[in-house]
Amino acid sequence: MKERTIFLLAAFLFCSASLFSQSTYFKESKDWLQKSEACKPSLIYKEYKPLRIVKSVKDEKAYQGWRMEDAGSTDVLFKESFKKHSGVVLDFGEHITGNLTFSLKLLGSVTADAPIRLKFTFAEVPGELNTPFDPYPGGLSRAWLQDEIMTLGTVPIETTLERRVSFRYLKIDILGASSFDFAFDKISFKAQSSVETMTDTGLAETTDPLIRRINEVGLVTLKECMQTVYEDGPKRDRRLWIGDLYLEALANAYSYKNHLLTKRCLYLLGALADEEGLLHATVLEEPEPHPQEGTHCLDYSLIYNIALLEYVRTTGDVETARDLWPVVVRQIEMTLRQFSEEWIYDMEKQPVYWLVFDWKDGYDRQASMQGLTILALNKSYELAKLLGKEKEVKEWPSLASKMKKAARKHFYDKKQGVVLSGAGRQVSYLSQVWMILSETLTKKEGAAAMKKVLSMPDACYPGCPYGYHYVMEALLECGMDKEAKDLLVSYWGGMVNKGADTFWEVYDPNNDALSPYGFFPMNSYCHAWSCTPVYFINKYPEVFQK
Ligand code: RAM
Repeated sequence: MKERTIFLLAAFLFCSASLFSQSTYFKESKDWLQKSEACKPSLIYKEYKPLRIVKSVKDEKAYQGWRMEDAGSTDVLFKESFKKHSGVVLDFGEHITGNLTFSLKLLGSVTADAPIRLKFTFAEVPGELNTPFDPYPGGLSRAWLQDEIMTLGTVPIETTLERRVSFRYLKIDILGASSFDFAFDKISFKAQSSVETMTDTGLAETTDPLIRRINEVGLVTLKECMQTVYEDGPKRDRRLWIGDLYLEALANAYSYKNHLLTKRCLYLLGALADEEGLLHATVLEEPEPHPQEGTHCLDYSLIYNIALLEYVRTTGDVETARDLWPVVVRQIEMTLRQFSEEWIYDMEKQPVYWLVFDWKDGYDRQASMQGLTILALNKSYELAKLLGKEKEVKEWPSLASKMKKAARKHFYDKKQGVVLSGAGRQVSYLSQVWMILSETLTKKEGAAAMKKVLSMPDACYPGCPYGYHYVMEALLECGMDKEAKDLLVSYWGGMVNKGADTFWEVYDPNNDALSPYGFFPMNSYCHAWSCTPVYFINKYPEVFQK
């Protein structure tokens, strides 16, 4: 018995150590984890009530074929038997994240003789409520879909749904009830975020109303994702990813200015790097901070370096950058291992890393990774100078030049004026973008390349707002302000015109049902990486507010 207890204890210690351990590569990681915890924000709660009853209307012109129409006051739910209203859809008026509380009462002088079984379906967009979840065809866990069944043993009763949900619309179905009548006594929702809602960043009066609305929707999107870390999406995956963190931090710097949250996330990621010092692309907070073991995206590792530089520039917090400097160096070292002797990023070299850049099938990422590496070398060197560490990494600028030279030779077709990527010599928006951002192309060459791809119907265009963020950056970088404004209005404005009150994870104007997960209700419709109009509109008033 004693032996068994010792064995179980040893097994438990081993498991918890491997699950929750900080990086063994960086000896400071325990300290970083503590610093991260010290910056954990308290949540701010706000109570919401459903505003109206709505009904789904099939409409080919509406996003994903469905729109909501007003169907009256919610008063009936508190007065009439709910048995008359099974299937009702409530509109809470805006996207919120948190927990639902409700109470039921008996109608008439009866007693409850059986339990009641209710089904709650929470939806971010109307299409989610009108697409059967089963049989489930998707790739990610079915459990992300927000339908919950509750069996209530007695009436009257007050209860809270334990699951945190993220939604605007709530459908309630009766799955089982006896002959007695009951109604709602209360329906309320405790919404949470680590920042107070902000609807205005003080835009100039000359700002176009659609751009004003894009800014508002971006602010709500960001607020919803700002929980105790920068989440990627409050519905799914509810965790910190490096690529999302970077874009959220950019938008935060021009709105909520909660820089402690950025600091928390930078330390957390550093503390949870793997045994080689490579960052995990994503980490989770519960039950203890831990990485999503084995998930690495080499482009995200480099984005971390850029995010840290941006954080120091915004806050002047050199101390944090000094702490995390070894992480920066290690991400560069790990990336350099993937290059050929000719300084070209080798897509086949083992281990072959996942490169994100965009959710888009068939997009060749080689030229993009070459460009991003050059950019990250230069930005990381800027950070070194800021910290007085340039001697430590004196070879970085010349490495970046070598890579640029190699890139121009290998990827740039001077005659056509565009960057080509991979064995298929693919022309994509993002290949141009990363060669522009890394200054591998001159501004003039960049502008010509962007003009060309924007007018090429068969060029590979981005599949989601993350990719389009960098397209915007590149357009502004090469002086194409008008094109940048047009893109903001057509792409993010396109979502607004289709009814978005938060920006979506994936948006292809040509395909409303697009999903990287094989089932569009699985997409996140309030997604961190889509909030960056807040950054663009407020950073460049001369472009977007006139
Ligand atoms: C998705 C996440 C996140 C993104 C990664 C690569 O699953 O929602 O936004 O960073 O993929």
